[in-house]
Amino acid sequence: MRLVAATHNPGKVPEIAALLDGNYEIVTAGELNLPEPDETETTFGGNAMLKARHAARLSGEVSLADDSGLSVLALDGAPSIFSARWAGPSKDFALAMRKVEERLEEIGSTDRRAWFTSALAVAWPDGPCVVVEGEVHGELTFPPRGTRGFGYDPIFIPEGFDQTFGEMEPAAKDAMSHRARAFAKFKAALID
Ligand code: ITT
Repeated sequence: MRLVAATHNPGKVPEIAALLDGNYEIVTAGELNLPEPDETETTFGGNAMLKARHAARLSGEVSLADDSGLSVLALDGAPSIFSARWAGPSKDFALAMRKVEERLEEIGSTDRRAWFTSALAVAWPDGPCVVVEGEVHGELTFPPRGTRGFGYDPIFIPEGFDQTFGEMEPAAKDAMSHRARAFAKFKAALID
């Protein structure tokens, strides 16, 4: 079965493909030249549904979207749904990671607790849309470490590990990431 991955973020695509266990033929919104919708909702779940419905409506195919981000406890949960926007139009995540570090310095906080959230939405054309959410908690480290993954991976160490997501093998991240946990909930919901 073919599934539209309603994302324009190339970092997410291999993770989505791996988490679907190779069971679907994936075509991305970018490959279908679908325009990116404005993320106007105020929650991860709202934005995930908006992106999945948008892609399903335009493609006429079942579409899956991920809306995700990093939340820092000492920053009252920021950047959260604004995680991509902190990197600016040039999608400069070195800049976004520095911004997180600078904000923590500005408030003089040594609390490095943070978590990633992934809301996963699947929309059927002219049909329902379901959404589930996964989280992984951990702590931040500066300067960034590792070149794997994408986005904020080089500054995030998941609980119980010594390596950042940027240093881990992709399979290790996929075994317990926020995205993996959202996928696990989705699979459980389909089977139960
Ligand atoms: P699409 O909306 O096209 O999927 P996007 O990058 O704009 O792409 P989001 O709005 O969901 O996606 O923004 C999520 C941002 O949060 C993303 O750009 C990353 O910087 C960050 N992020 C999400 N999941 C991450 C992960 O697993 N590792 C590192 N950073 C992540």
